[in-house]
Amino acid sequence: MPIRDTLTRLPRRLAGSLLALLLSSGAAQAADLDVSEARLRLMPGDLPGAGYFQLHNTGDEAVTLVGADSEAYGKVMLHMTVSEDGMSSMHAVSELEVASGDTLEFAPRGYHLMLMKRAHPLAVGDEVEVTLEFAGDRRLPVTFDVVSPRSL
Ligand SMILES: [Cu+2]
Repeated sequence: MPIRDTLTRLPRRLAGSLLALLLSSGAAQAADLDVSEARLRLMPGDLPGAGYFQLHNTGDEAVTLVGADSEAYGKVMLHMTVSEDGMSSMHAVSELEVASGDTLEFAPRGYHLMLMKRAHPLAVGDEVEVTLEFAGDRRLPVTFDVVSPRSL
């Protein structure tokens, strides 16, 4: 039974890895950090944008995400959306630890990057570099695809 399970699951995992390697944008890799599906949801006017991605820690040690920075925005914050009694609100998060082998997901209705004070106009289809900052002065530049709010 375990063997059969492995066989059926392997192709999908391989396909995913190949796809990640082929994608020049929306992905970034460091020795032990793998970011995929990096996208920036562009909002109308001067509303802040929202950044989503998946961060997979393939290393042996935990990493701690402490912030993010981008030349395209004056300020980038780690945010979390909380739903209570049908009301949705969000608050800043100072740091997020990702244990060895874990994947941290930034996705709608959960963690997101809040990108404020856009420095110049952006359009759907553009690419924006955002640097993820980790404890220990570690930085990981990631290319985000600019997407429409409706594309999620
Ligand atoms: Cu937010």
